[in-house]
Amino acid sequence: MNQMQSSENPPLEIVMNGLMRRYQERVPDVNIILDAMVDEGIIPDTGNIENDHIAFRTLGVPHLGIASFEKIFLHYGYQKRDYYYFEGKKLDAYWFSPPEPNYPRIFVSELRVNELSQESQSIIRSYTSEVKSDPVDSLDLNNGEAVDAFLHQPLWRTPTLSDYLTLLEESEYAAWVIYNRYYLNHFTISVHNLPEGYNTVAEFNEFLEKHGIKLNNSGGKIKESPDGGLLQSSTVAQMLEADFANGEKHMISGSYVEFAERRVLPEYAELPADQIQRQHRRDGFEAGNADKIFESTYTTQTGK
Ligand code: OOG
Ligand code: NI
Repeated sequence: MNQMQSSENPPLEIVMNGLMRRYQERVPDVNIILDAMVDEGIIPDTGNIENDHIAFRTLGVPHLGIASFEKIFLHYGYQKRDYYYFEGKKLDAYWFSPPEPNYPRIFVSELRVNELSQESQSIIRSYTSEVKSDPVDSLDLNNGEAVDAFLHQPLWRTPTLSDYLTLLEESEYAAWVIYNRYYLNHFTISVHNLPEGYNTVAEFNEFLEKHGIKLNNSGGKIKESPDGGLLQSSTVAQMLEADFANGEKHMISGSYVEFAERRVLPEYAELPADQIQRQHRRDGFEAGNADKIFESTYTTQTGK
């Protein structure tokens, strides 16, 4: 098919391509990792990556949050799955399974804004109250280019550095979203289908560190679900120079890259390797893993 006929692509594909394109520009680690994988012969070219899932962050305030954001992907046939709660970080999250297996799962979290201090709440609301109705309701979701533009446009005015720093002290998550909004928080390289020597998170981490990639070590570099089926690791978020209101500049954390190994479920342990498909592997997420992965953008990790 002619690459130029992008309007003939399904809107979901246009949205995914737009997210990945901007994300790759913002996160130099992505191309460093993909190029190293090609150089080592792990994959034939950089298009041969299985994207396990992507993730977004939202603020739990009227007209925004998961209730608004999810409408986009529900429209494209994603299904809402399990709920997760992160008490210490004051977050809620859900994951969504894709309409077709070639699309990534989506993990969306939301800050429980009502539980923050009055000061942080009023800072957040001073920005988000500019949004007077659910912005997704006025979007034409069948127009992939419009949705792509929406996901990368500011929904509120540029924050001041002082508001950002005040939020950072109470909730690193709040500070991240006030500046980064709906930018893709991470994409996730599936490692279990890679060639032997690279198809576990433990081995892939070694490969990454050999190439100078810095990993999140909160709770250990490998996060493992209690059932042993889901192992994850992630890079430390890339720092970027952010332009705040009144011309102020400051280095803040942007997005990161994650790695996931989904092991074959016990009931399929006897299946021959060449018959193993996505549905035979551990699905979903794990709160204990996620809790530590969130910290990939936290100063405790980026400041290491
Ligand atoms: C999401 C952290 C959780 C996972 O796969 O469990 C996560 C975030 O940092 O917003 O990605
Ligand atoms: Ni993730």
